[in-house]
Amino acid sequence: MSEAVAETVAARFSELYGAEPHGVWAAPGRVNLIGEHTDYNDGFVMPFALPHMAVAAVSRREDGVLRLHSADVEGGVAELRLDDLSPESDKNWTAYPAGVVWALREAGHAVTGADIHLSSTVPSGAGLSSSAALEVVVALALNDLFSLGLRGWQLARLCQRAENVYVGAPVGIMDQTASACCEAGHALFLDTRDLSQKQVPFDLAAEGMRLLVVDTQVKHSHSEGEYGKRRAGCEKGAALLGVNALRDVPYDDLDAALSRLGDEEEVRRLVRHIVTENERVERVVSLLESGDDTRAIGPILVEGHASLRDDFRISCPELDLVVDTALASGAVGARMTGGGFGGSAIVLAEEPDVDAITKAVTEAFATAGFTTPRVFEAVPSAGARSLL
Ligand code: GAF
Repeated sequence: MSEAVAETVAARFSELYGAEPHGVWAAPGRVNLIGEHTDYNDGFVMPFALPHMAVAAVSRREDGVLRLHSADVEGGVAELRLDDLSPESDKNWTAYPAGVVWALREAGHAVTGADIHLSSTVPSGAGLSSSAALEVVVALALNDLFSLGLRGWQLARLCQRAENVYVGAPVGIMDQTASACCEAGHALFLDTRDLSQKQVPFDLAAEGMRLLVVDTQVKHSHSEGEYGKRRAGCEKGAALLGVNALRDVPYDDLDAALSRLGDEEEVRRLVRHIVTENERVERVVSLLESGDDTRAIGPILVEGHASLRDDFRISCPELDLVVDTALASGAVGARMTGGGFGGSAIVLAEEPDVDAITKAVTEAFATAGFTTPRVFEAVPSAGARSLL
């Protein structure tokens, strides 16, 4: 299937630019199983890659010109000069690929220009990392075409820099690393402090289970203020507690740490979420690694949702409705996933219960007057790769 997609994207590239591309690459979106907002606190995360992916047909150029086109956005080919690229100058979709080129050059890599045609099946604004997929596919293509020799985690760091500085969104490193480094059939246990990682087998089908993604259709954007406010609150908490990052507050010392925060109620809630969330990731990893029944992770996902809703305060009525309805209809676990304020929830379910849960959630949305959600099964898929 990937090959057919690659051929289609390559054919469109040839129409646009009058020659065949030098290659075609893909990078996936992700869902996060557990470990939310921990990545900018040097903590733990556990995403896996979706089958949905951004695909890029790319040729290198030597003349300092970057040409960009997307099948998913109205408009023609955008033409930019590499020497003119500068942070936050561009507020269009082109900021994502152009930001990657900017970050590579700023880091001293000799990228001399490119023609790029992009096409993505990752739903945008759904909390499934459509931006990171775009960044990583461009970074991987340029890495190969200019023989830069960068590893997956190094590409992820450059893509994060592009998004932080060029696009202006203060995101962590999870999404880019997931897109660059995930492997099919596995979830990625990532320590965001040093980017050490472990591929943890995650094969739900073998246990008669499924993981559903419910896209609430409530759009969100990280460059808007709430994500940045949470990040700033966490940094304040770390400063008040005298640690480099909230990762350094041991779970066993949480009560003592919270009592040291005096009347900083808001910060206290943020700290409690981050410290307990890191501990939840560790519990999920050890359960999955033990080879015991995967159903045991269900209650931990539910705890994580409650913490995001009540302490971190980034859920919304649609996400809560998915979680409550799925659990009432027999789901083993459910939680919001990604940055929050809309986007998607995940639901862990026994295979025979999937249809009833999907129906119940869809009906609950209709009753509440919400837009019909989009429900699909997420199978842990491959990370970024060359297709053609
Ligand atoms: C978004 C960000 F891009 C990630 O870095 C991460 O913080 C996530 O929200 C929350 O876990 O996807």
